Amino acid sequence: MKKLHLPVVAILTFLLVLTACGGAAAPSTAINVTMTDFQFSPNDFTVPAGQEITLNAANNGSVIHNFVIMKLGQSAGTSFGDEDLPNVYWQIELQPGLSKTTTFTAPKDPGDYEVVCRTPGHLEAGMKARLTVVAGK
Ligand SMILES: [Cu+2]
Repeated sequence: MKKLHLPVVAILTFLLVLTACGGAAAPSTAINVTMTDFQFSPNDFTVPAGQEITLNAANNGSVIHNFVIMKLGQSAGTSFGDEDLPNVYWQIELQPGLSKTTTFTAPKDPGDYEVVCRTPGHLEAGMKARLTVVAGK
C-alpha cells in the first residue's frame, strides 16, 4: 500500500501547480478549429480579453457548420432558436469542405463563453465548445 502514496502525492502536486498557473491553456491571439459532424475540435479555446483574434476555421463535415460565440453569461440551452439571436456575441458560418481565416475582437470581460453551432440539430447533437477569455497582463 505504501508504494501507492508517492505517485498519488506527485499527481496531486502536479494538479496544484496546474491550478496555480491558471489551469487552462495559455491565451492565444490565433486559434484553430476544425468542425465536423457534429463537433468542434478542439472544444476549448483561451484568448486574451479585448484583443484581435485570428480564427482559422475548417469545415471538414458534410453540412454547414457555424462557430457562434454567445455573450457572457448567455447560453443557447439545449437548442439554438430565434430567442438566442440577441445573445450572440460573434459568429461565422462555413460551408462544408471549406476553410476560412477571419478575425474578431475578443470580449473585454474575462470569463467563460459558450460556443455553439446554430445549424438546426447540431447543438442538440452536442456541437458545443468553450471560449475562455482571460484578462491581459
Ligand atoms: Cu454544426
